[in-house]
Amino acid sequence: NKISTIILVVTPAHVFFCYKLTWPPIKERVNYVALAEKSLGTPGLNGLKSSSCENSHVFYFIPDNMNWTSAQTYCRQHHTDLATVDDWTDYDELLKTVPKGFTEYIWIGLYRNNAAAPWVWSDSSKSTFSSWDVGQPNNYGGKQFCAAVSPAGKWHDLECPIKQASVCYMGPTRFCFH
Ligand SMILES: [Ca+2]
Repeated sequence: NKISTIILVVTPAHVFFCYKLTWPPIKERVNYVALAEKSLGTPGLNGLKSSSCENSHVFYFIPDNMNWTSAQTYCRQHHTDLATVDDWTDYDELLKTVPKGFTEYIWIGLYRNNAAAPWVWSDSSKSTFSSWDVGQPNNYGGKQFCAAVSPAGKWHDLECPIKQASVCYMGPTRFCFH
């Protein structure tokens, strides 16, 4: 959803945000609101609670065969980054971008630097969502540090130099109405 209107009301005691959304998102405006909220503190100031949250990831399936690092570079150049997934709604949206009958693995933005390191997102997102397949990640062969969606829609750790399709995203992680 893109923000088509932003109304910002600031009083000594309260800060109110009102914004109206339409599809698809405009990154700069969404970032503008995120920035405004950040500069004024956390959203929902002074007891105001967010009434609803809008998932604003837009995913792009990239069929070109690339290793994980090249896919990351491509996504950062053409969109925002390799796909980050926040929750099941988000993941459903991601899976919808995969062409029907596509039976290869697909890179997403989850990786780790070595076998002892934690899994982290390419965009430094704090999302804790995961959809690992049974028995994954297993670091088979000792060099599986990048995550991919399997043809069954479950995540596997694979070797990062493998060249395959990927999913990029555009937009911020999430924003809310107040
Ligand atoms: Ca594996």
